[in-house]
Amino acid sequence: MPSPIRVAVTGAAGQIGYSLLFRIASGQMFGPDQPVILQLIEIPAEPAMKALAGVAMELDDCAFPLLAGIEMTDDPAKGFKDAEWCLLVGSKPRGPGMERADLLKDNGKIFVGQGKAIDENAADGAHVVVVGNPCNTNCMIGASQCKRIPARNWSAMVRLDQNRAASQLANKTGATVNDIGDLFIFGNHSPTMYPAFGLAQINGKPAPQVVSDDAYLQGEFCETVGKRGAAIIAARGSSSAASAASALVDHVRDMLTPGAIHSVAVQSEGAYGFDPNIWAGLPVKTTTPGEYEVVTGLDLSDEFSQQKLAATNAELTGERETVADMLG
Ligand code: NAX
Repeated sequence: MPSPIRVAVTGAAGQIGYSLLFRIASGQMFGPDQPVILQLIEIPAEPAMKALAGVAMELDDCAFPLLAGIEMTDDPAKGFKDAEWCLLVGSKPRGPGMERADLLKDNGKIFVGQGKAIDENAADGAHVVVVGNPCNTNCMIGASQCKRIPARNWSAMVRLDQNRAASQLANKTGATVNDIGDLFIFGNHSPTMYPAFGLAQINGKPAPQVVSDDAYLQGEFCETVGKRGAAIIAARGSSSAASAASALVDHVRDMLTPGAIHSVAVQSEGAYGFDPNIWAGLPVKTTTPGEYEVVTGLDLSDEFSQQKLAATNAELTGERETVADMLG
C-alpha cells in the first residue's frame, strides 16, 4: 500500500461534506489502494465543530480500511498542513435578498484567507478544487493569494453541470449517460454557463442530429441545466448535496486519470474567447495525474455559441471587477 495522502476539506460539517467524506474515505476519489488522512476544516462558530465531531464518529463507525486518520480543526493553517489535495467546499450561503455582488464580497474574503493559508501550509505541488460558490471567482481569488502553488493547480467545479447536462440529453433521447460523449460546460458555474450541445455526441452521432429539435436545445435544455440548482432547492428545500459531492469525486478522479477529457473551470489562457486570467469552465484533457491541457480548436463558431460564450465571459469579467481589491 502507498503511504496515505492528506486531503483537506473545508465546510466538512455541511451538507456536501456529509456525502463527500464517505466517498473519499471509501476510496472512490483516489482509488481502492490509496489510503487517505482527512483534514477536516470548519468554522469555530457553533454548531459546526460539534457537528463535525459527529461526522467523524460516523466515519469511524464505517471502519473504512483506507481511512488512515481524521483530523479536525477550525484553524486553516493546521487544516491545510501538508495537504496534497485541498477541497474548498465551505462558504456562506446566499441569504434572502442578498445581491450576488454581496455574496461575491462576503465569500471572497474566505478565499483570500484560505489562499494564504494554503500558500503557507499545503504540500508542494498541492492541488486545490473550489466548490463553494461563486466557485469560479472564489478560485481566482484563492489562486491569486497563493504564489507558491501554480495557478494551474487551482480549479473550480463545473462537473455537476456537465453531469446534469448528460442526464438531460440521455433522458430526452432514450439513451444512457454512457452513450453521451464530448459534452462540455463553458464559462461560469451559474445560469450563464454554456452546455455546448453542438459538440456533443450521442452514440457517436452529433447530438443536434439525434435530438432534432434546435429550439429545445437552445431553450429548455440550456435553461434546465443552468437553473437545475434552483430547481433542486425548490423541490428538496435545500441545495444539491449528494450530486455535488459525486461530481467532485468525478472531477478529482478524472484529473488523476490520464486521457480523461472533462469539464473543469481553470485559468483561461484566452481559448474560446475567454478573457485571460478568469477561471472559466473548459474541456480539459488529463495528461499525467494532476496535469492537464485545455482542449482547443473545437468548433463553436456558430452565432448561438458565440452569444452564449460572450455572455458567460462578460459575467466572469464583471465578477473579477467586483472582487478586484481581493486579488493578490
Ligand atoms: P452548507 O451550508 O450545508 O455547508 C457549508 C459548510 O461550510 C458549513 O458547515 C459552514 O460552517 C462551513 N464554512 C463556512 N465558512 C467556512 C470557512 N471559512 N471555513 C471552513 N468552513 C466553512 O453548504 P453545502 O450545501 O455543503 O454547500 C457548500 C457550498 O457548495 C456552497 O457555497 C454552495 O453554494 C456550493 N455548491 C457548489 C456547487 C458547484 O457545482 N460548484 C453545487 C452545489 C453547491 O451549491
